[in-house]
Amino acid sequence: MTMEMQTPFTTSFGTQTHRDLLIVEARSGDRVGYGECVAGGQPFYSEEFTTGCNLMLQEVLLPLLVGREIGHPDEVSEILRPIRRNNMAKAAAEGAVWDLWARHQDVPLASALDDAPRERVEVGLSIGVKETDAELIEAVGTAVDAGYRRVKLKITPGRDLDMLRAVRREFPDVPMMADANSAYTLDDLKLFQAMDDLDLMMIEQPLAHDDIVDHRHLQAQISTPVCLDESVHSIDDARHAIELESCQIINIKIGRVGGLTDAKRVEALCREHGVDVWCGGMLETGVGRAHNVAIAASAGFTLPGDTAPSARYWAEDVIEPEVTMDRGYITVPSGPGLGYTVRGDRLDALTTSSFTIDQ
Ligand code: OSB
Ligand code: MG
Repeated sequence: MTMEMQTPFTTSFGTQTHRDLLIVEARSGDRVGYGECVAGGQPFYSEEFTTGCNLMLQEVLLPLLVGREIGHPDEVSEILRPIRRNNMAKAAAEGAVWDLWARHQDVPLASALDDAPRERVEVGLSIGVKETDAELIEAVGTAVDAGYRRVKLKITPGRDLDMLRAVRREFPDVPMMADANSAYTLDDLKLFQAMDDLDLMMIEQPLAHDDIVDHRHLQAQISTPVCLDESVHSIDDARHAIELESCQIINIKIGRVGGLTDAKRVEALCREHGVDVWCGGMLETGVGRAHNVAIAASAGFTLPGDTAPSARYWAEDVIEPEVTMDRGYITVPSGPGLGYTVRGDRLDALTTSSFTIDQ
């Protein structure tokens, strides 16, 4: 299914105008759990993409799960472990099982994931590359007025240092960070050193998507904390990055690390080492966003995440009620599972193809 975005979102990968949606439903008795695959339509952010994930789920992952007795959702990542990577496809299936299980237990997903989840999460906004500083300054102003607790500005070669300086001049005190989506190399060291004057909370994924070592060299030569996104796919990646001091902060995306169970493991490791964590976003609809809010309520998520209400991107969401933000916070829902109703009518209207695997 395809959903059109309200406004195009530009990063160093290019401009996104719509998203192909891939939703997994897990059924047991009369209950249904939902998971959203966060892969992009093209393999720009990582090697996974929606059509590939659809095939992976259909041919490989779901046949391993359907009909199986699963006592706890932590078992899903073990069952799927023999399959290498394909983390976003795995997470879509695993997320559906977590939601189903929490609904069965009659507990909110956030409580299934953490003993003492927060009641509300702090929300930041990710703002795409704009052609002019004036446009960007306007977008930041709107975000600040809406109450967002921090703004993240996408940077790309040609729209970086001067642009950040212009925004900082306009908003001297706004908690601000930059996300490069892997667009730079160590040759750009001077550029990042110049950013040290801008009081950024962090610079997210400045260097290659698969690098941990070069980030270490960069972090050793700048004072702004480096945050890793694309480079961390597993608990071992996180451990390597922490050991090498390649970053001071990790952005956890459930899909990128292969599901909620592994997201919790990465969170626990970071907590043990005093590494700050926040929840990233992948322009999800309400289903994926609800998973993000649930994990962001866990104690180890110490910084505002990219969990802006999905209404920012999508005119008509697939869940109800609409997620609202109050002065920069989203209340963690108290109903069972995701805590929202997934709109069957909306899914039906959007569905272009579907398959069912029976036990
Ligand atoms: O790098 O965090 C990223 C969206 C798609 C792919 C990668 C990223 C992003 C975002 C969007 O920054 C954050 C959001 O979903 O609100
Ligand atoms: Mg990022």
